[in-house]
Amino acid sequence: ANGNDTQEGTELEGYDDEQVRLMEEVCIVLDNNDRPIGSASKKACHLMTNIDKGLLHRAFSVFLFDSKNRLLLQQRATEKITFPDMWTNTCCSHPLGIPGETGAELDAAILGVKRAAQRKLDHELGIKAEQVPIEKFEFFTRIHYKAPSDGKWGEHEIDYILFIQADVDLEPSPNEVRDVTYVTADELKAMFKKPELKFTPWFKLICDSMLFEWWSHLGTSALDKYKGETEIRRM
Ligand code: DMA
Ligand code: MN
Repeated sequence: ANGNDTQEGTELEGYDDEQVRLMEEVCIVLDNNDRPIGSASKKACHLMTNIDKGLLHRAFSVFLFDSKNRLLLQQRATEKITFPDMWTNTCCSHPLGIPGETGAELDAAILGVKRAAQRKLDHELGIKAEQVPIEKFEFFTRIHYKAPSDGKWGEHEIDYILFIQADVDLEPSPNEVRDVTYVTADELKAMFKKPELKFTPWFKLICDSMLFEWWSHLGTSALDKYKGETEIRRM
């Protein structure tokens, strides 16, 4: 009755129509070493019943800094099926099983997630590709993590961490993004102390481990040694 009769099962009943439609996207299914072993719908990849059986997929997390070294945060829309209303890094999503975004070897996979990042920065935040050219993205590392959202939905990903420094024009999509703000490192640490603000688990993991050290070297050659890590960090 809610317009998603084509979906099998009742898991998506009651959610936003556009977010339900996006659950049909095709994600890249991985073994534990980030080798593609198939594909599955975004819906299948985010159901805890499948995650509990080991289903793992490829993802990316973009950290966009302006020329003043401030990080752009987004608050996820209330319409999001997973992790609604939570504050997080600039943009996250999945490379899809479409030409240009897949890749078995690390170099090809990195190029694929950069293309997906460019696509989603426009979709979620209205940032045009010219302002975030592929060659400006820097790959740092991959994290393998699992996190429940609620009882039904969650994440289990190998997540490619990308930085980009650019001054951009924003036109956020209200179906994806509730709010945006630029923060300094100290301002982000102050946000963490406010109990009324909720943060996504992957953003917390990255903040609690690498982010502030990397951020302190932004724009200097001291950052180079952190880039292009080939080991997968298990978190
Ligand atoms: C998924 O992000 C990716 C990570 C790293 C959690 P998301 O839920 O924002 O994906 P999408 O924007 O495609 O819904
Ligand atoms: Mn995911």
